[in-house]
Amino acid sequence: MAQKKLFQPYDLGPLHLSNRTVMAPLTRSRATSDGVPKDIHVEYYRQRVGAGLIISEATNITVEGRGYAWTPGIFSDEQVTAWKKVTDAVHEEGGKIVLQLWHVGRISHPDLQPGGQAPVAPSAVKPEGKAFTEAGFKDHETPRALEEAELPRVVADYVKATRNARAAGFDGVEVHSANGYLLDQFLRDGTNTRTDRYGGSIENRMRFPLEVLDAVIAAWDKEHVGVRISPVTVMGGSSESDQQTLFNAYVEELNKRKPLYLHVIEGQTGGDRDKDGFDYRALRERFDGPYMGNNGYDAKLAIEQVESGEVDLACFGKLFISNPDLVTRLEIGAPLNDWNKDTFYGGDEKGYTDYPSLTAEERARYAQAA
Ligand code: 8OZ
Repeated sequence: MAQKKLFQPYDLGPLHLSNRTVMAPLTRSRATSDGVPKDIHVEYYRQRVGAGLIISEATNITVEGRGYAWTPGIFSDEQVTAWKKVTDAVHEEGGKIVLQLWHVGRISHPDLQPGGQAPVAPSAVKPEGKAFTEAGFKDHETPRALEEAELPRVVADYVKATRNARAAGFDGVEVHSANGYLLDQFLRDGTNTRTDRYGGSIENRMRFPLEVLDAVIAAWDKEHVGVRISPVTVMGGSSESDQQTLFNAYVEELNKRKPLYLHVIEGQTGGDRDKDGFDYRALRERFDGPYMGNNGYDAKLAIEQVESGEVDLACFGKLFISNPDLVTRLEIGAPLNDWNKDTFYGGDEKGYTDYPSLTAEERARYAQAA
């Protein structure tokens, strides 16, 4: 039987990928309080280089952008040095890794902010739910609306983070414009009630995310910058009155910039796929470059979608947490390890680097049976 396309190499811009699987960005909250990755991060990413492409866990571009305890950053020299160990390990094993640039906006808490100040956002709209702080979960508070004059400073933070990611040896960056964080907050009318050039019409609401993207591309180049969106995901009570029109327009604008890829979370992030009547094909039709599908992919769906050309690349999240050698297992039809939700966030190597890969003997046995 011919090898399925999912397992065949793919040229993603300048990056030669060994296959079309992607390790999704996965927040694991195991960095130091200062956002510095540790040796266990090196081991964790090294174990998962079977992925054609690894997208790093969401990484704070500044302390202001941080919304969860023990998440890593890419704004200090110490962080850059620590990430370099990760990228070296991935490259030594022949893998590719991009860094996800993250600013959570209002999904933070004063406890996580410099000087205990209020989180920043497009508008002073309080999120529902709780923030994950070092002292446990705490109710979100009302954020402070960014002044128009401050926006160039936030753009400059993205630029600095991009330069740092490049210095740390990453193969590119992904702009996180999804899941109810800062850029998604600007896009949606439920979280953006501004009356200046950055609020109101769809064109105005897209302005800040596009300024960020343009600056990040200018700081590196379009062939090293991907973008992630989640058209129907509502987080912290964010909302949008016309998701299809908004995201059709946004993708048309993204397409003009020809980024490395478009990463689309289809359905509710980490939940149901395709139950919302959203037309993802309309996005695909508006985007000429590589299209990465994410959410609820298993071997069957990923093989089908890549085979039919519905997506170019297929992301796996939780399955990559519990199966370091996921791609080998999928290819030979070996059984998969179950994940333990209790160790997703926080802690140490338990539930992080201790999930087993197949032994050589097991691999040979399953390959023969396939
Ligand atoms: C799960 C827990 C914390 C953060 C996202 C960065 O939703 C995240 C995230 C996911 O994009």
